Amino acid sequence: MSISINTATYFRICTFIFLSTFTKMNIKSAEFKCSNTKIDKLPPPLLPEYAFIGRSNVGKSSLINTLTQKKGLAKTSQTPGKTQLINHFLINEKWYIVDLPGYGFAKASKNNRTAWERFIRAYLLKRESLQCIFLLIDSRLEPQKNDLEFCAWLGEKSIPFILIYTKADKQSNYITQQNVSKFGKALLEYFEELPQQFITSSETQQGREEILDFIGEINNRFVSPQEGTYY
Ligand SMILES: Nc1nc2c(ncn2[C@@H]2O[C@H](COP(=O)(O)OP(=O)(O)OP(=O)(O)O)[C@@H](O)[C@H]2O)c(=O)[nH]1
Ligand SMILES: [Mg+2]
Repeated sequence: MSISINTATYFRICTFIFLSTFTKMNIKSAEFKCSNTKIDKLPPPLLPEYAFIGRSNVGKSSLINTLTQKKGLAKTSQTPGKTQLINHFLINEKWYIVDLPGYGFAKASKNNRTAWERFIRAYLLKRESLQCIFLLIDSRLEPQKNDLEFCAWLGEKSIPFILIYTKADKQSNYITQQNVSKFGKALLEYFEELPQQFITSSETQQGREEILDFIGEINNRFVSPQEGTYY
């Protein structure tokens, strides 16, 4: 017996609605948990966490506020270097967003930069509940040396990451796509294939739902480690 087109379409729509209902991520709560400069003071690694990293001023804190729809949750500024600490935000009481200090802040002293590197690199290498690193790239710019170097370092350490292009509202889609493909091409000199990527704007909320759904899927698979020795 063949199924009629109408019935098949009906089932497809029902399946879509069913899946959308269960995979959509809604933000019910978002609260600041703690700021740290010491890795051993971080919250116990019992909840899945997602780190946002990238050059100073790329839009990390703004994107966090857009994802959570809570203006002022993460402090933003036109002056680069606003975020100096590692900030944990608890979302829906079930997972963390982590706002990290930006790199490439020219005014930071060399000593400060070295301290930043030691601290951030230790965090990225050792934090066992870290599910995903979102590396933010400014979509207005041609490939930048320090972004490529940071990607290369992640690659060397076999740390997977996701690319998020920011500030897409600042120029035409055409220019954004050109910069995205230039960055991808530059990356392919270090990597065999490109990581997953999102194009975003904190002004228009472009990319918000896609990133939240991506996080929601990882959260669904998260198995909490036993309490005990952890970072
Ligand atoms: N038009 C536009 N402006 C943005 C966007 N995202 C961030 N900005 C602006 O860019 C500036 C820097 O944003 P932040 O979110 O503070 O950047 P950050 O990466 O957290 O910077 P640091 O904490 O210094 O590392 C602010 O003036 C934001 O308003 C965006 O998507 N569109
Ligand atoms: Mg910031």
